[in-house]
Amino acid sequence: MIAIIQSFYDALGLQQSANMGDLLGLLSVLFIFIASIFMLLGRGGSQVSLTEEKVAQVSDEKPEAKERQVEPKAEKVIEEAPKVSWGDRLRKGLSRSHGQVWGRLGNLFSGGALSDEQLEEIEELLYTADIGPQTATELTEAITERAKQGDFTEEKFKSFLFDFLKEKMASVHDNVDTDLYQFSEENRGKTKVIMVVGVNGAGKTTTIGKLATKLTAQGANVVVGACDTFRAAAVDQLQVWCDRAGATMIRAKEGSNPSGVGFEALKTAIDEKADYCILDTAGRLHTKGNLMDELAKSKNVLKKLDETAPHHVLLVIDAITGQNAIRQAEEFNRTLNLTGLIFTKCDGSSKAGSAVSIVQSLKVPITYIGVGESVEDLNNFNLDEYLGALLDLRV
Ligand SMILES: Nc1nc2c(ncn2[C@@H]2O[C@H](COP(=O)(O)OP(=O)(O)OP(=O)(O)O)[C@@H](O)[C@H]2O)c(=O)[nH]1
Ligand SMILES: [Mg+2]
Repeated sequence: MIAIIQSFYDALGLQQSANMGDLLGLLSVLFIFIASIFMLLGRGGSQVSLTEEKVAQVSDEKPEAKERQVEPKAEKVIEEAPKVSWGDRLRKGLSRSHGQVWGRLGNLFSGGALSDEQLEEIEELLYTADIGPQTATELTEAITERAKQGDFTEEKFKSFLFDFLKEKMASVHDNVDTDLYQFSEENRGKTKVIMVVGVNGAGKTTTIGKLATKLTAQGANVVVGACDTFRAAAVDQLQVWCDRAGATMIRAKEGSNPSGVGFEALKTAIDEKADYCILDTAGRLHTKGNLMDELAKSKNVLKKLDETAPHHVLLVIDAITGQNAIRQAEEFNRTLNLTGLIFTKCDGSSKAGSAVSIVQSLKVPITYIGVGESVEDLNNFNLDEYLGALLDLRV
């Protein structure tokens, strides 16, 4: 190495002889040079990785921060929706009716012959099932006949009951307009008018909110008329639902004429080529003649804009009402010619069996069933599903 340094000095024409000190000096310079290069590379590398780390951190942080900002409810809905199917919600909702009536009835069947006491007990239970006295009598007779053949186990009894009740309701449910719950593109712009009526607190506004949400989620344009002009709070309640659903709401001042609001709502819906126009009405007792007449007027005024409107007049029935619901339904039907029923609050009552007698006596189908307060708790009424849940039978 010293010789190399000496030849370097000679080439430069320097009169100096290379020694050990020069060698050490050169080595130190070289070491510092190489170390500096490594340091630079090292810092550059760590800078890149730091930048990457930072990016990773930031991109990691962002969704986390967002997630924290998202209302816990939204997270819950996303989590819950696939977990609790409609079938399970319905079964849970009807579990009271099943437990207090239908399940107890099933326990009496063991496959052997039925004693007179057992038959009496069955008859008594059927009268508490809210299926109506006529159906209860018919069913008791049918059970007595069937029991004579023997081999009447609980499972066979359930199937027997399923068939019996289905036969009572099926013909009424054969022709339900699917447009009520399923928006079809071929009906785009053909405004379907749905008027919703019922006694106070039956669940009209909530059901309309859920329905509007379901329809807009399918891409339908929905206009809602807040015809309950008696209470400002009722209109505000509907506004919240419509805002959430992305539906247009037509409202008027408190105390305005409800027929006028319905008319305006339909006019807007027709002008905007909306797919649905849903009218919320104020709750009223079926025994109040003047209020019932007002409903008839609200219905008729719509015909000035579309003579086929309203396409549906749906009566909301609170399941808790039990047998009294038949009287309500008869009165509303007489005034308005109902096209369908909405059976709500089946979760809070053991009287869901009353659906059977209401459908039978009115010959009007149930279009929707409600088993709770959230959007997912409303669905179209399917007879097999309903009877299966009521009798706890897998169909
Ligand atoms: N548990 C349960 N509650 C329901 C159901 N449907 C509606 N509700 C509740 O019933 C209450 C009354 O509902 P509304 O929608 O305001 O009833 P409404 O018929 O519009 O009442 P009025 O306009 O006062 O006649 C609200 O607290 C709803 O959340 C249901 O299926 N199950
Ligand atoms: Mg209301």
